[in-house]
Amino acid sequence: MKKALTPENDLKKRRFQLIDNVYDQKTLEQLGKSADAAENRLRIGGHVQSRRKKRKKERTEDIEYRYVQRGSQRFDVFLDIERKIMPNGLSGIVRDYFGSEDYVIDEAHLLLAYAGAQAQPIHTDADLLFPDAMTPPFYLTLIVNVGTEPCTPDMGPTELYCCESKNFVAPCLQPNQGILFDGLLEHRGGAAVADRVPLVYQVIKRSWYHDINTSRIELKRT
Ligand SMILES: O=C(O)CCC(=O)C(=O)O
Repeated sequence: MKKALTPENDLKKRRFQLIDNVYDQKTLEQLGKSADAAENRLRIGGHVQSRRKKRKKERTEDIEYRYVQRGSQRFDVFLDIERKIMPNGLSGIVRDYFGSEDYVIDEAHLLLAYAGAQAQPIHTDADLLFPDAMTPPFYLTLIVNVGTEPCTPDMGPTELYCCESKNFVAPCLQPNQGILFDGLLEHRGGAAVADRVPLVYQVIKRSWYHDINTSRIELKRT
């Protein structure tokens, strides 16, 4: 039987799709706790800022919270969770999109953004593999709200290019809801006037693809 198209359920058509109930309850709670702990580390005197230069001693003693600052009030924090973070129920969608079972799910990190974070430059997470020939689907990004509140427009939700409306859309993710999108789709983190709920970022890619950019990121530790 042919599956009905809804605005959310056709990754192939729109190159993005909303996913409900991404993580099991235990994983979600663990991610929420990790996000709280990471936020506390980054927050000093009510402001979120890098403490790298200020607390030199602590930096060398505490190696748990590795992060990359992505502009003012925006941080990628790498998670110290022992087990691999597996999203639920994606295998059918991913297999269908890639046309293969041959894929891997990368490690997760948190995307933290606070009031005052400017919109990111519009970007893609991957590049065309063969600029002069058809690139097969090989890279998906998954961004999930792991907070307890819905994301709201003033928090600067992720904005994605929608080819149908020829405009950017910014889905306000509910707790444990995610947006799965092709790595070649233009998108950006929006400008935030309120502290954003914590988001988790994961990449699902064909196993033959090695992203040289991720190995170039210089990690800082709080
Ligand atoms: O923070 C966001 O909403 C999006 C982040 C993003 O696009 C990225 O890190 O590449």
